[in-house]
Amino acid sequence: MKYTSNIALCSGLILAFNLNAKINQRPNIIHIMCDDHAFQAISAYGGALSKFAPTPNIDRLANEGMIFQRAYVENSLSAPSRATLLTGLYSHQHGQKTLGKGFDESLPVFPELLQQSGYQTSIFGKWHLNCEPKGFDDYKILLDQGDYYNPEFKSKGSNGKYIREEGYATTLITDYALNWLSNRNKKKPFCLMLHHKAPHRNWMPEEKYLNLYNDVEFPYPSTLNDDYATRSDAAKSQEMSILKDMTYSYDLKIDQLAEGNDSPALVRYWEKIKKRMNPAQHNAWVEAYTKQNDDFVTAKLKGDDLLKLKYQRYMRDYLRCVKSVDDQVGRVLNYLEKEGLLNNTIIVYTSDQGFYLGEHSWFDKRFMYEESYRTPLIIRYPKMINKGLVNTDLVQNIDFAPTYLELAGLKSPKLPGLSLMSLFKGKTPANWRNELYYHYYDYLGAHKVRKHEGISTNRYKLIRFYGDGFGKDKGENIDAWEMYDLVKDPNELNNVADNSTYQNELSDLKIRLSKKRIELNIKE
Ligand code: SGN
Ligand code: CA
Repeated sequence: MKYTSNIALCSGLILAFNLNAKINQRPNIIHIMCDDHAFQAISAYGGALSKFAPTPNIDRLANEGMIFQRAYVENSLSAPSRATLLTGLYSHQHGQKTLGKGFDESLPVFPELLQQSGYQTSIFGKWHLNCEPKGFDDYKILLDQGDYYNPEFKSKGSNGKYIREEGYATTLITDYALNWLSNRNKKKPFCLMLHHKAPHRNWMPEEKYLNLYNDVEFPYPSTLNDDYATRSDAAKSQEMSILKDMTYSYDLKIDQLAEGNDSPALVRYWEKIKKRMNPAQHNAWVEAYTKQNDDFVTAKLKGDDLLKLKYQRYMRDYLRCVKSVDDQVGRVLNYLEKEGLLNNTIIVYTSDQGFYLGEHSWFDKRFMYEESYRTPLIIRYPKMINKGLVNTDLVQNIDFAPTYLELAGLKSPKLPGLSLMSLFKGKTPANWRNELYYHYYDYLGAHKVRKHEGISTNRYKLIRFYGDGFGKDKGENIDAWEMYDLVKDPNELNNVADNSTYQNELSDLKIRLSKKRIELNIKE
């Protein structure tokens, strides 16, 4: 009798041990998310900028994993996108529809489910939500949008205080992440969220890269001179034009041209940001920009020539910021390699949305047009993903939470997204989705992009711009449809909503959009 119960006890222990070992062998997760990183600025995507500003470390992730060509967000803006990442819900479901308040903090977030199941969890860098991080063993987050130079961070141990740190944001955030990894409990799996500020506006490069790309003339996007001829008023009334809205001081760092061009409030804000630099940083800054600024002023360019030079200055700073991000991705990869963690860690590289790099003459994002609706997505996980795979299925940021929960072996709460794990083998499941829903709400937020919603399929995109204007320079009421044939018109220059040859497809898309609205219970 005693003997038998000992055996029972023993086998129970072995079972528990196996279970524990299994639980502890679950994959580590590293979610690297940049802020406003356009896929056009990642050389693995092979765009026109690739050979001028390569990103070898991010490319390594793609070469050794899977690159997604059709990854989209459901609302092209930071705070909504971050809330969607954490909850797996659409903006109207988690409440964070704009950059203002709104997030329903009581909702479960995937890091806390991972944490409860035995994962060590952390987040470093941009947080951008109006609440405290929950579900993280450790964190160190930027104040609001965060600063590039000597930024303030709040950490778990700082008693709610933001404390200034000396250094460049992209490097500091990576330092914190690697430091946390080094001190973790090696017996447990981890989930690390590494969220860079870069390359968000106002694109301030790291000291050592202030002169990078000085002699490069970046290629111009074919839609740089878009006149929005076939479009509704929404594309015409935005305030994100490189020529008209990009400021001389804050955006382009040409302080000599601030007076008479930039608003005094903006100039004051920019002066405050520059004061953050220490003397060495400031000297390097002045030295790097003085000559090119003098040349810019002397040239007295107008019209198309001015647009082109503004574009070059914008690209140089933006891509310099990207260069630092790429370096730091390399640092993370080296660390994981050295620690023998590359095999059992899934590394995801993405952005909170896409960005315009001069396409349609714009910077910023928000629109459902491709460059901002689409976001980069690269996943490296050698245990399940073969090298060099290219995925063209429709995926969206609602899919992150179900993916991470499935990877951790957890049952997902009922969520609208799909786990990307079923795509890892390189074959599309027969029942994979064939449409995506998008909704942007932040009018009258910065850049004055009108509210819109829409549906996109593998071939078409239907957008409805709607909502009250507020008179005068705040805009007229709008109610307008746009439709694009992405195969015939990938640059979305030709709105075919009024084109008789597309009427069948148009009514089909309208029905699909109505169905989506009902399915998702969209009230607005
Ligand atoms: C700031 C920027 C905008 C940008 C939003 C949202 N202005 O307001 O250009 O669109 O953030 O960006 S700035 O003068 O502060 O740079 S987001 O990535 O957080 O959604
Ligand atoms: Ca962003």
